[in-house]
Amino acid sequence: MKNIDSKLHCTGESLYIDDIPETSGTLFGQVFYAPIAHAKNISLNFEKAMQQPGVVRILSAKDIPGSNQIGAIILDEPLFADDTIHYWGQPLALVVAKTQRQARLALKEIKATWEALPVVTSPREAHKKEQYLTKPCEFQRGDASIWHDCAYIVSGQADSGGQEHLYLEPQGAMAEWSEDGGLRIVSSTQAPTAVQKCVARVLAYPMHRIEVDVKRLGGGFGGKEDQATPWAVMAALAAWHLKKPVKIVLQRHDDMVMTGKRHPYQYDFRIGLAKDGQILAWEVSFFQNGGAAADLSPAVISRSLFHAANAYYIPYVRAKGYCCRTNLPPNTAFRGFGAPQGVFSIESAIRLASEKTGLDVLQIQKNSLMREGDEFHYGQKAVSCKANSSFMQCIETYLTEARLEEIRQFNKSNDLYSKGLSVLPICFGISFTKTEMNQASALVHLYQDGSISVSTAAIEMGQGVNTKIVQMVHKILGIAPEKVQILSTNTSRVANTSPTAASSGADLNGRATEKACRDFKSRLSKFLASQLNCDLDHISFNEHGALLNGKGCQWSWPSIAERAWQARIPLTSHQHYATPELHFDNKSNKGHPFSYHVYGCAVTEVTVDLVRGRYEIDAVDIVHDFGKSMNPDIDKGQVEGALMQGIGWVTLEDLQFSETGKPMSETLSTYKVPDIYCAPKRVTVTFLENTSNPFDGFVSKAVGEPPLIYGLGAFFALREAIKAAGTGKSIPFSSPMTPEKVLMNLYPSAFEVGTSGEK
Ligand code: MTE
Ligand code: LUZ
Ligand code: MOS
Repeated sequence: MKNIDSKLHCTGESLYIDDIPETSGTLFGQVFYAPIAHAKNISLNFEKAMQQPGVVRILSAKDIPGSNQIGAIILDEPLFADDTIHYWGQPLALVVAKTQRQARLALKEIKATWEALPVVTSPREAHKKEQYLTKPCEFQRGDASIWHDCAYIVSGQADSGGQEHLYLEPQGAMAEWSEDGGLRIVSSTQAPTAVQKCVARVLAYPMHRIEVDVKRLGGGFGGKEDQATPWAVMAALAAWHLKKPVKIVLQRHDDMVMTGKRHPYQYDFRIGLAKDGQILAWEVSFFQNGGAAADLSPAVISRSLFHAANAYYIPYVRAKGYCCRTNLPPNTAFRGFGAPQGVFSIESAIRLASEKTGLDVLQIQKNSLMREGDEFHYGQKAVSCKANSSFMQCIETYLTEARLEEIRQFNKSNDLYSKGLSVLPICFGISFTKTEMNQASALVHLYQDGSISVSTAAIEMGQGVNTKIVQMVHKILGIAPEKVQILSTNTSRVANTSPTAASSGADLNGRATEKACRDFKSRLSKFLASQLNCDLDHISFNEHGALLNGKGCQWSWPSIAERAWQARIPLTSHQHYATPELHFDNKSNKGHPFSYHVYGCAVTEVTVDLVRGRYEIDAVDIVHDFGKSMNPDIDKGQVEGALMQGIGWVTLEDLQFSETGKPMSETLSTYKVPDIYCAPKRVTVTFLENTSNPFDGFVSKAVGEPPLIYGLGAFFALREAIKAAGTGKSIPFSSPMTPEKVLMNLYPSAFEVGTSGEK
């Protein structure tokens, strides 16, 4: 089935926050933020700004009736800075004016003074000062004495950069006050309940008077799991004060300055191998650059710890995570949620071990892959493990001797270009690692004309979850897809929702919808059996209506609905789904945190231009474990999109802050995201055969985040290409591998620090 949104998207008819027609009298908010990264004793002077044309009100911390607190996991983040600024871009005030332009002009007239404080931007420096957002955590399994059995022990360091989400639709929200004191908020958020909760806290308001509605997002990628909240809360605060509708849509530049991003990490590691290359021992420390407040950093670091061994079974694992507090915007969820960093650490260690010992990377990987029944270092057993089958299928198909020989020949006969290859297995655990978040519900109405509406907690952000829910209804009830309408995600229709995140949106909400549809099916079958005087199992349904013994009868969907209503049978079903079996003990860090794992493998080939440092990704060939995909087109699109986002992260996207904490890559002219010309010339996505979700007959597997990790293959392939042409000097495991860095690695002596200290 085609994505049900594709026509509206392609014709430009889909509405996003800023396209929704404004109610007359709507006011516009714009945010005044800190132009310094660390300071105390802030004093704000709004006098001149208030006199600007159109300005209605300027709100700051002192205008908050409830609590000035938007922290999600830890209560450590004010909505507006109180008397200390912790990062460049921290919101200080909201200007509300009659037009957006007037609000922006008034921003320039706000005067602020402060006393500057020293700035920390590096996680290692924060670690030295023991500046943490939450206490360090550790996962451990096995006996450390195994280090004595290792034939080789190699230790090293690595670092990976941040990443701007660059959703096409910037952050935004609209809030409306109603005469009975209710607030209706339209927000571009992945987490409507988080918005509702936070508005309630800031306004000291009960949650039931706050309705949050989300039609769709122009992309979220994790950037709107937590960080859509402040703007919605600000709009609500202004609407509450002024009793008028208030809209806030961030300009791209402000969005890039104020919002947190993927966490940059630094890594210390030690890897121990047996003679044949099997990894026996693995120790890693993650120094996560968390930014100035916790946001989701504690959850992100735990996913790094879960994925620190990637798709390998390693007898001894010790992984430590430090959420370091720095003076950067609070970093947040980003597709992969700490797992790409975990994988980056061990895949770097494998390359380093190979370079130090002469063992083949492929041999280390092959001899270490997870097998059926092996236990992950957090206690869960690998069930229906596809690590080996996806890896073998991938290398047998795409890593042929002929291809390797071709590349060797190319490199031998070429002075201006060099090619490199990498093989990268992946493994990703599906479920929120916080067990209680793994629930969803669906509210399904059958109307008297035989049409159906579905409300769930799922947020459509381009990933196709609404299409999958329509397919689910069709699959269970047989009713035609055009008879099924997916309504906006709304906290008054479906309450207490988890964010649409952790790749589990379709799983959780699809299963809640499945339950509601099965509930309907049994209710309607019972009714029809009584009407037709037959056994229940003689009744079934298709697009037209009921079937008796597999044959069409008089009961079309409209007549079923109408007559069931006349018989006073409820035509609404509300069902709740909670992922079974999950448990996790936060003391021992052992349990069964994931519903299942997704596996796969990618082979990446690149060509580096040895004069200019530029490169092309020639091919990425992927064998991916989709389970039994519900919608192969959508799922393939998810793999391709995630792959591209992963490639961007490790190649071009170079997020920089000055030593004073000033963002240096806060526009699209200073922050390069890959465009279509950067896309691999060939991407093949093969659906791994003979795979099933081990889990209760639900055979499709979550696909949103895992394939982002394939992008890391580009980094390791680039290193190989540089090595093939280079000086033999070791190449740091420092991502992203920008073209500038390629040159520095190719010609290190040209870039060495001179005697005068300049580079
Ligand atoms: N695809 C598109 N087009 N836009 C997005 O914002 N977000 C990704 C992924 N794919 C995203 C996307 C992220 S971070 C997640 S967690 C999942 O979609 C969320 O949706 P799902 O749980 O329904 O897969
Ligand atoms: N969000 C979250 C996530 O709150 N918990 C998770 O485990 C998670 N995993 C991936 C992406 N977002
Ligand atoms: Mo995705 S990072 O779970 O929103």
